[in-house]
Amino acid sequence: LTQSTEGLDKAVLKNADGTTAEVYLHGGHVTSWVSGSKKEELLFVSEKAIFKPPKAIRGGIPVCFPQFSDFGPLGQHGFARNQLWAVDTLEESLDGATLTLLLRSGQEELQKWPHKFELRMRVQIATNGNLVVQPSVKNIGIEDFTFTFALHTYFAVSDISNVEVTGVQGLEYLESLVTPRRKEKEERSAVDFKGEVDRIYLNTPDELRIVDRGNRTITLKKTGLPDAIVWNPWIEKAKATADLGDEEYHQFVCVEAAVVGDPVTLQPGQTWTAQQVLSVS
Ligand code: TA6
Repeated sequence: LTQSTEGLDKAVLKNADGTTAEVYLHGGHVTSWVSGSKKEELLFVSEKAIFKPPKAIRGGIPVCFPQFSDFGPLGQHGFARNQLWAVDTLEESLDGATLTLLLRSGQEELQKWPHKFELRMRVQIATNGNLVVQPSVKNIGIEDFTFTFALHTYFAVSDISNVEVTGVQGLEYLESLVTPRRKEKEERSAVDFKGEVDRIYLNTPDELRIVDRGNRTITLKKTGLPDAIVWNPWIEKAKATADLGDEEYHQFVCVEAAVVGDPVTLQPGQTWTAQQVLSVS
């Protein structure tokens, strides 16, 4: 554990081949993953990101819990990304370290959402340099609760005009650019970006690709997270977002492994687990 330049606690994970990842206790938030043969930064964090709790960090992997977007009565994307998490366990081995962060329902959380839970984020760099993130939620109360969830990952790209997200052909999606959202069917084999895109693809394949033509391909493999949001704010939304530079929409795409269409219900004592593995080629 170290302190960031902004004075926040963060953990730096390293493996033997020089792959690194950084995780902030604020938000249980992964902000960096440097991997691949070129050891490049593969996650985007805005130059205007505000590292001041309870503000969520703009970029990296915000954890949306217990609500994705406005799918419920809570504030946008729930509150997990705004809270200070604790270190649950740190396992060190020759292959590198695995960090598990924990957000438990305390007074503040219970005021926002009256359900007793433990939310964990296990973050590991695999020996091959993949970034493995395993979120889990345990119901530690005496009544059922229901939630939606997303890993709102911001991927760094050379330029959004070079980017395609594949794995979406034939899928149903919710178009979030209209109110109320409208269900549509994707006819194309890939999503490209010529304006704002904000869609919730439902029941997607467990493998999606973020193809940055002429540069690299990120493969996102997921389990327990059936849906995937694809988002780029484009010009107007970028300008309207205070903690995002006006031109920064060129530099990232969000592809968000999520469970939204069919929310998760946990009985007392039950645990939900999911996994996202990112690899680069
Ligand atoms: O997941 C897409 C989305 O819900 C968009 O609608 C967009 O507003 C984005 O997330 C960012 O939300 P935020 O609350 O972080 O500004």
